[in-house]
Amino acid sequence: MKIELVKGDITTIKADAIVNAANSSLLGGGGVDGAIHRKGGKAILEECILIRNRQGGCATGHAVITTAGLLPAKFVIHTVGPVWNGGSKNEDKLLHDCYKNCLQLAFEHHLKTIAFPGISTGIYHFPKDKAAEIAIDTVRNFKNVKAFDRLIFVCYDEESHEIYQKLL
Ligand code: AR6
Repeated sequence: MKIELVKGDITTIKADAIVNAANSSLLGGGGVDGAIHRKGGKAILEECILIRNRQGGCATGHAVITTAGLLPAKFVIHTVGPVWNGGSKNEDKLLHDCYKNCLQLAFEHHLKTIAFPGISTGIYHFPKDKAAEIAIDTVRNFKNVKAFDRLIFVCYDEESHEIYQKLL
């Protein structure tokens, strides 16, 4: 298993799955969520609505999988990161759960390459350095990590890219 670092737009990544930093409604929003729904087309939203009807959205720390629609990836794994609240609301554990549950879902679907954005580090204001540590640590310690070929961290901004470069 290889860990890769890419600077750019996750919607352009040709992986088995790209991860979306969604919200619990699963109905789309801004940031990476907006970009994925905009470029992936309506098939993604249609599957999200089916999931909502079945289980009532997605709780913080959990993950669900849909088609990637028109995107080059095969699937989108939607996870809901914690809103940063100063660290007093179990944010670290919830962010860890996001990465772990995405990996678990990918493993169960026999996926080999997964691309992650910096979950919670935009609109949800999780500190970028702390989030990167949790992301890398969770991925490296995932019990079935050897089942994957490539795990890709996709950084949209220069600051995040530098943080990941240092940590990796
Ligand atoms: N590719 C890769 N990374 C990106 C992209 C992109 N196209 N666009 C933004 N990022 P955010 P959150 C980075 O705000 O903090 C939405 O409204 C961005 O620089 O997308 O988890 C949802 O619906 C940042 O580092 O997600 C939720 O309501 C990271 O992706 C809420 O925002 C995450 O930023 C979720 O907030």
